[in-house]
Amino acid sequence: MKKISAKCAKLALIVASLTACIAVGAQEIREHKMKLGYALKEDHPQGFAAQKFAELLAQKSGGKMHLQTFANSTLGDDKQMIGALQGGVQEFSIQATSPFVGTVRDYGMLDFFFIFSNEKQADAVLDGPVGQKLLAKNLDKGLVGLVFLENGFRNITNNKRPISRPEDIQGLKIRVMQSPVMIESIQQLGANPTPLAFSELYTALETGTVDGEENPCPIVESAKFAEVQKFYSVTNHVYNSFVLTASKKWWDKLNPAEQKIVTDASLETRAYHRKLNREVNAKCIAALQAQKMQVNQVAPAEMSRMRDKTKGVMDKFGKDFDQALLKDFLAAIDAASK
Ligand code: KDG
Repeated sequence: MKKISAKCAKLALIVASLTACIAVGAQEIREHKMKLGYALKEDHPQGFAAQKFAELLAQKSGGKMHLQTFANSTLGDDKQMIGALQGGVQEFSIQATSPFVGTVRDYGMLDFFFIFSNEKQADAVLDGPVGQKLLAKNLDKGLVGLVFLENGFRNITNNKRPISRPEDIQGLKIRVMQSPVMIESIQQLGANPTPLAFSELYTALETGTVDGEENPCPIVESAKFAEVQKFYSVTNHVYNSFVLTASKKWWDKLNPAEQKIVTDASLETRAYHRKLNREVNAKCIAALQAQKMQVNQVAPAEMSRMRDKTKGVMDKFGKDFDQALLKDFLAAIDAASK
């Protein structure tokens, strides 16, 4: 009897030490070297977000998590970076959601024109249950959608004429992001869409391959499009998000304590970045005018006509998405507008 109890005591000791080791392992922060890529310049709020994320990871890990950030599509264009994340050769990216739609199809519902009226409404939807469901759509694609950041409301630039009404868009060759909903929406507005990676856009504008493009003001300013574009017309036709994404191959190697550091740093980066992007955006029109761009505001009645012209896009593409999620998405937008 004594022998059995001694053996049990020894076994209990082994189990207890093993459990303690596992617990420590689960909490131990190890050395990690990571890379984050993005397409814009370091002076764009996207670059500041990348830098802030790196600082937070280092601070929360006691200096163990070293993030190197790479601007100007150095690690590849949007689609190439998505592949690098899936392959595990790059750990993070900050990109617009639109170039993901070939991989995370349901991001495409974020590209419908004129569905968000303001940033507050967008924050409420993207930071709520619907946003979490959209981010979860990355997991079976080898990606981890951490948080939505902000690109902003997109407006149209071109070299031919100010755009004050839908008719002014007729026949313009407009570059769009590589997203079927964006392509179709610009087409239904009356322009000829040319899908191109952001890394090719400045040259396409400079050479006249396209007449114009559409982007939020901070990108137009940071990318110095005023050097190759005359007119900036405020259409606010779509609220576009960036998304901070991790490689799932890399993420799955982290223990719970390390994953919590990344999640917490992502959420703090989101708050920092949205505030900064909105501060920059508030001063941005004046900056474009200082760069000699001619800026015009499209009148609400004409924006309503543009909205009416693009209504058919949801009929055409809505069936491509998770129907329950699309229903929740539209309901959340409606609830957030009240
Ligand atoms: O990192 C920014 C890129 O994702 C860029 O593609 C976003 O607004 C964008 C565009 O027009 O391509």
